[in-house]
Amino acid sequence: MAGFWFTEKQTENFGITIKVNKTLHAEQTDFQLLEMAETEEWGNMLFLDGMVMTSEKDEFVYHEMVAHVPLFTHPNPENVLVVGGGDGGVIREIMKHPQVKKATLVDIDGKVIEFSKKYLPSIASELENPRVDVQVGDGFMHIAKSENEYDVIMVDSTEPVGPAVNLFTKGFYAGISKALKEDGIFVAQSDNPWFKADLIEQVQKDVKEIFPITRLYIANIPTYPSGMWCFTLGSKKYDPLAVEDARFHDIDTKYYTKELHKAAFVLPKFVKDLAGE
Ligand code: PUT
Repeated sequence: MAGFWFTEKQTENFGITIKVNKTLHAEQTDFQLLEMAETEEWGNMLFLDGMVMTSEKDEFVYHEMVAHVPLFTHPNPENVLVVGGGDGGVIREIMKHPQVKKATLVDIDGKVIEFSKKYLPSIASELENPRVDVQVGDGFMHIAKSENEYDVIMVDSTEPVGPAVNLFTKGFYAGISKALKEDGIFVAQSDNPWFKADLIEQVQKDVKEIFPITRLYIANIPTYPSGMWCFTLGSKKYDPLAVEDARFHDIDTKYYTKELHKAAFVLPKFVKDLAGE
């Protein structure tokens, strides 16, 4: 690829087009087509199977919102698991929380980790932190063999195609519940309400059957389909809307604030309907 317009086809009739200056790396890994590209508008970007995974310019929104909402909701998140997330952005945000003693990252594709370190160093910056245990493996299987172990689990997957397909199932959410301690919380990226309404509705129904507190929140991520991105939070005990002000401590962020923590749960009516609220 060199100096051309790349289109991620997001539906049969719609896509996002990005000016690519040059391809930095492209290979078919054991799991997916991995491409790293330098773009004019968004800095270096990671694409998997032709879909935008992250860009240097807007990555902070997604990574902060995956990590900080559950970590400020849980009063003592010491042991955290990230499923997927091989670019390291969620781990970078988790490391801003001193209470976290250990964060384990399990990504099925070691090439994502390797090339994120090389081409997205500001995102992968904490992957070598001694509090982080990076494992290349199947997150679904890791969850299946874990029991009463984690305070917080974050699912930073691709869209529900390819290796991520199992990560949007009720069986997986049940496994997450088993892997969490009795007051554990999980968050999963849940795609967008414009083109994936049915998926969001189904995920909400499934998670509600397993977790007593289930909430949907949103963030604006310009390079993701429709720009309106959803996250599903399932909690056994703590409500993200009931976090007291005193719980928030200062961390360096560009999107997340304590006000936004709660505002993100205020949904447009059509999204509220999908969440069954
Ligand atoms: N893991 C990030 C979600 C991908 C959105 N295209």
